[in-house]
Formats: sequence, structure tokens, C-alpha cells
Amino acid sequence: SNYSEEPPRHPCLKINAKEPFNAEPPRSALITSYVTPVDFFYKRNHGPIPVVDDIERYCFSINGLIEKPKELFMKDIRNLPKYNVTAVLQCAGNRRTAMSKTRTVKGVGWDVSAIGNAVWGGAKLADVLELVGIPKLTSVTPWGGKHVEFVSIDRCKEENGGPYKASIPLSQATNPEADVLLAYEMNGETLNRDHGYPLRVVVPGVIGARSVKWLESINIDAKVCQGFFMQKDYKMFPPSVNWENIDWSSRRPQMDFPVQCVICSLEDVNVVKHGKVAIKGYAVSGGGRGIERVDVSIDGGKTWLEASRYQKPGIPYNADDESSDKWAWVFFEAEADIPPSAEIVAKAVDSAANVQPENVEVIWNLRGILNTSWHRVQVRVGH
Ligand code: MTE
Ligand code: MO
Repeated sequence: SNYSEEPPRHPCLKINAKEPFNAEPPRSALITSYVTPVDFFYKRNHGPIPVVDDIERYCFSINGLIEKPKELFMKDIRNLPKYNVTAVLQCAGNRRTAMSKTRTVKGVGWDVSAIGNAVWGGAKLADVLELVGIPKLTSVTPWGGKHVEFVSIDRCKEENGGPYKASIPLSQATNPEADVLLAYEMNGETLNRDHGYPLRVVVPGVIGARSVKWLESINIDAKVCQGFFMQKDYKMFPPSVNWENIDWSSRRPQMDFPVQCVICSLEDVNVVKHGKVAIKGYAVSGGGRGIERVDVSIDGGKTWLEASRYQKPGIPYNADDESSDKWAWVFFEAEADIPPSAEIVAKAVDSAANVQPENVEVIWNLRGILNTSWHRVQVRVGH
């Protein structure tokens, strides 16, 4: 592996691992804009950033259980209708550090910022797959293909020097409403190297691990991808499973992420000058489920008040509204008078009435994924 050609990165990022590069912005940066600037967007890698310098020659192939394999160039992708989809990308390991505090877990430590909300520009995968003769809303090809595997250019040690890969069901890939993209733009700019230049997959509503960067090939398969990150990682185990008794085959690869909510306006521990605090942060759920409600508490969860929610400043959020971004996060805001010492809590409810667990203990898992427990910050009033 070779880390001599890494791209430049913004100095505000907190580096959780250097090689491969894993970094997140300070939590306060997340709530400064609804669309996360590329510089402040978390970077999650498993190997060196690939170098693709001849964009004219760049192509990827589509193979497997289809009539005829095909090679596609950037111009083929740019010729398809272009969509801009505002969608959250969240690493399943977001908030892992907090989970590790109750009992150690294995994995890169993350605070609460392994998440970002971007406008992804590109072609719909459903349109791309039509170029190889797979119609919209197909769940199985005539040759038995049911899964769409994405293979990357990068190389990582977990795959013994092979490429990063993942798959999604063909039914999702060919459903235009699922908004799965092959993206070449992020926030209106050419996708940069850290985020998958020249072409990446974006699977809205699903853990970030399935949004494969630096696409090299697509494989239509009868089986779910057998790669490390689908089979030996990113699975949710119960608290009873440890490294001695783990049976990876007993669980399915995690896809949708659960309802999540984080306070970004306060650090742990903050000393504030007077009793009034602004409680602001993000809330999001997987699978395109909207945010029905965000509750905040200033007494550790004994009493609650409802926060206001918005995507566009000044316009109250309503999940049913046509103008709401289905795959994006929702900001919440509340103000409260706090006692000299307070535990501030936030929890969200999604449109299916799913709620977050009160404690991290009940969802503890050895890989430290999907920490969606009530977010708590300790605040003191001082001078
Ligand atoms: N794709 C490739 N090729 N290699 C990777 O290491 N990491 C995945 C996913 N796609 C990864 C990848 C993980 S775990 C996450 S959370 C997201 O990319 C992070 O995307 P970002 O770095 O653009 O934020
Ligand atoms: Mo991730």
C-alpha cells in the first residue's frame, strides 16, 4: 500500500486514523449549513486514495448474469439524465467512541460527525442498468441475477489487498424511486478524490459502507456480495456476542440505518455563561423515513419539550411536503433555561414511529456500529 499520493485535506478535521485516512469535522461545523461543505464532510477510507488521472480512458464494466457484458465511459454516464439528490451519508460507526466507553469495541473511533448531507449529482443506477438490458423494477434477471455488486479500484488489507466491494438488491438498484446514483458531482462540484473521483455509488438511506467509491466494475450476481465488508463486518450483533462465540453467517449485512439524532451546538462538557442554551443538531432516519418529532430534555430525560425542525431555514419541516428532501437530514432547534448543572438529551422519532434506545448498553455490539442511543451532553453554568 502506498500513501504518498493522498489529497490535501482541511486542517479542521479531527483525524481518527491517518493511514488509511479517517477524519471528521467538529460537531459544530455540521450545523452551520444544511448542505455539508465538501471540506467538512467526513472521510472514511480502508486504503490509499486511488489515482485516476486519465479521465478519457476511465471506464467501468458491467458483468455477470446479464445478456452481454458492457464497458461504460464517463461520457456514457454523462449522457444519461442527470439527477441531483440531497442525501445523508452516515458511517455505521458514527458515535462508536461513546459505545466503547461502556465496553470496548473494535473499530476506528468516531465522535458524532461521521455523517454529512450532500447534493449528489449523477445518473440513476436504474438508467445505467437499462443500458445492459435490465428493465426498471426488475428483481431477478432471466439468468438469475438478484444482486448488484459494486467493486472499487482501491485496495485494502481486509480484502487481503483486493478491492473494497459491496452489493445491494437488484430490486432497489432498478427502482428509480430509490434514487441510487452513480455520482460524479458532490455539491455541484466534480467529485473529489477523497469522496470517490471519478465515479461513486450513492445508496440513500443505507449505511455509508454500501456507497462504494472509485467504481471499477458492477457485477450482477445470484448471491449477495461475499466480500469482507458485507460478510465479516457491518453486521449488527446482540450484546451477548463476543469475539469467542461470534458466527458471522448468523446475521445479514446491515443496510438501512436506524433513526438517529445528535446535539451539535454543545460539547461534552460545556461551560455556558448563563442559564439559556441553544440545543441544535441533526436528526435522520434510514430507508427514506422522515423525522416525525425531536424531543429534548434538560434533566437527563425526566421531562421533555419538542424541538422545532427544518431543512430550509425558516420553513417548518413536514415530511409529507413535496419540497422536503426525503433522504436528507433535518435540523432541530430548541432553547431552554438550564439549572447550574444539566444533562441535555435529544431523541428523535421517525415516520414509522421508530424511537431511539435510551441507553447504549442495550444496543452494545462488539463492532460498535449503529450507536443511536439518546444523545446526552453534560453542561455546567459558570463564569
Ligand atoms: N468505498 C471504497 N471503495 N472504499 C472504502 O473504504 N468506505 C465506505 C464507503 N465506500 C469505502 C467506500 C464507508 S465505510 C463509508 S462510511 C463511506 O464510503 C464514506 O464515504 P466518504 O468518505 O465519502 O464520506
Ligand atoms: Mo462506514
